[in-house]
Amino acid sequence: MFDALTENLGSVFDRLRGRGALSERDVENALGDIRKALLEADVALPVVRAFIDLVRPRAIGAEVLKSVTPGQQVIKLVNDALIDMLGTAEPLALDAVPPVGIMMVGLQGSGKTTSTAKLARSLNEDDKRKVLMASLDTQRPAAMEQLAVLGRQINIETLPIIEGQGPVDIAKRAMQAGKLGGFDVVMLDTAGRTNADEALMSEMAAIEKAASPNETMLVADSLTGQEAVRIAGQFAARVKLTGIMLTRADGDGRGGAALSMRHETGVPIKYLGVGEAIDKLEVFDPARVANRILGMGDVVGLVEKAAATMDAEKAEKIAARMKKGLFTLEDMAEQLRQMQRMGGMSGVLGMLPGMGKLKKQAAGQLANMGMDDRQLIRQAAIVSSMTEAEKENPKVLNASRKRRIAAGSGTSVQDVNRVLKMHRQMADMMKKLGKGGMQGMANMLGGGPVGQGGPGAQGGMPDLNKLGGGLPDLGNFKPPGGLPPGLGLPPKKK
Ligand SMILES: Nc1nc2c(ncn2[C@@H]2O[C@H](COP(=O)(O)OP(=O)(O)O)[C@@H](O)[C@H]2O)c(=O)[nH]1
Ligand SMILES: [Mg+2]
Repeated sequence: MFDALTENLGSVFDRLRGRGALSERDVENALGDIRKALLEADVALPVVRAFIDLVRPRAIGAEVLKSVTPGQQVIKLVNDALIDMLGTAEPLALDAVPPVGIMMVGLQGSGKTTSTAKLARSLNEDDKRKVLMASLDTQRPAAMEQLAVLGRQINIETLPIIEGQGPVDIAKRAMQAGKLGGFDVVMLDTAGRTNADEALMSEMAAIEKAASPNETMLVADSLTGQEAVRIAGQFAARVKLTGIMLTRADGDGRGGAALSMRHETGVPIKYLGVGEAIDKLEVFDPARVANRILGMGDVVGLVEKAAATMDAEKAEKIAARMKKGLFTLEDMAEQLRQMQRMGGMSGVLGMLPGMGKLKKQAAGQLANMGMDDRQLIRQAAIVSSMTEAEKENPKVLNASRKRRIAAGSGTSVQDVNRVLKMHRQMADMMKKLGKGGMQGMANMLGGGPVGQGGPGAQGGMPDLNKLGGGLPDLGNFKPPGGLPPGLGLPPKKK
């Protein structure tokens, strides 16, 4: 299904391969090509935009890893963004009180009956559930018999057919039979129409009401592309869809439906139908699908390893230094850089629980305190304008050296002094921290990957709660006592 996309993305990566370093322009060009590739694969425009917006800051802010090339890092970023776009794998909710009802809905010919049997077989063979299937399709003469034949093939019981009974009554009878017969799962295969008209929708709503299924799965044909996404929206408006089964993923569809569905409807894809045969069913796994699209599992693994190695090395180094009571300007600069990589102050704030709404307001207040993202960059620039000797021993910084550093970093001597004072305060803090506090600080400085990971998101997420003082109440912000020193807070004016 993803052949063309795989090929197009492959040639984007080919162009990046072998480059020593990627400029912002290289990244922009690559993003432009990726955008084109996604649009050609029939991915919905808002999804393409969101995708590019996800990759861009990660690519531009990415820290260069030692043992891999920038091109390989971009592959990893695209891989991660694909996984983000596809959402998390969500299994069927089977742990409810039995019988668990699974209602299958969708247009005619989308693959409902086939998928009902595929799923029943998998639940029976792989999950050892006792399954009953019932056909609610009173529209097409042979539909009920079709399901009965499939049932005999795979050894799954089907609800006996009673001539003339309507779909709502069949649904009730099926759930009742499921309860009395000790079934774990009852699958309801409904009738489809050629389009999602009112007659079909009200029938689906009535069946849903009568049977109260635990899962309502939309069966959608991936060959119809964005049309499948549109239909999903129509069904979702009338019944509570809990998942999507995307059929004909074995066909030559361009993948747009698979890539857009989650983002556009909020409903997770749970299964792929990958052939006509009854065992051609795949649990939808975003990581596996991303890997199939990119065909670069080895590169992704390599970059993950490089990132983890660097993180671990850095954390160890910093922890070892801190045990000796060392906290140099370089250590502080590293911390500032980590914050930048996390998306600056606003990025850090965005990761704190409950900060979404307050973010704007808080960012404004932080800016007033000289703590905005520009400030972070300047502080880091000041430190990098110092010589190694100066970083190790800031005491040598006399007036003329400070003037040189200010000129070198495009700041003022006052700014330099402020950074030095900030460093002294932080170093004091480090010394005062008892042994118990060490690990927390080390974690904060070099700890595990943040969020969805990826080189761009590397660096320790300061666990503000662990650092004492708790979360600053930014709704009613009182600068600056509540904020932990790790955030690079400029000294309080006395
Ligand atoms: N290639 C392929 N064909 C499928 C898949 N799922 C269903 N079909 C075929 O699609 C046709 C219609 O399927 P059916 O289950 O009767 O659709 P329904 O009308 O929604 O119940 C049948 O010929 C199936 O064999 C799939 O994942 N891949
Ligand atoms: Mg059918």
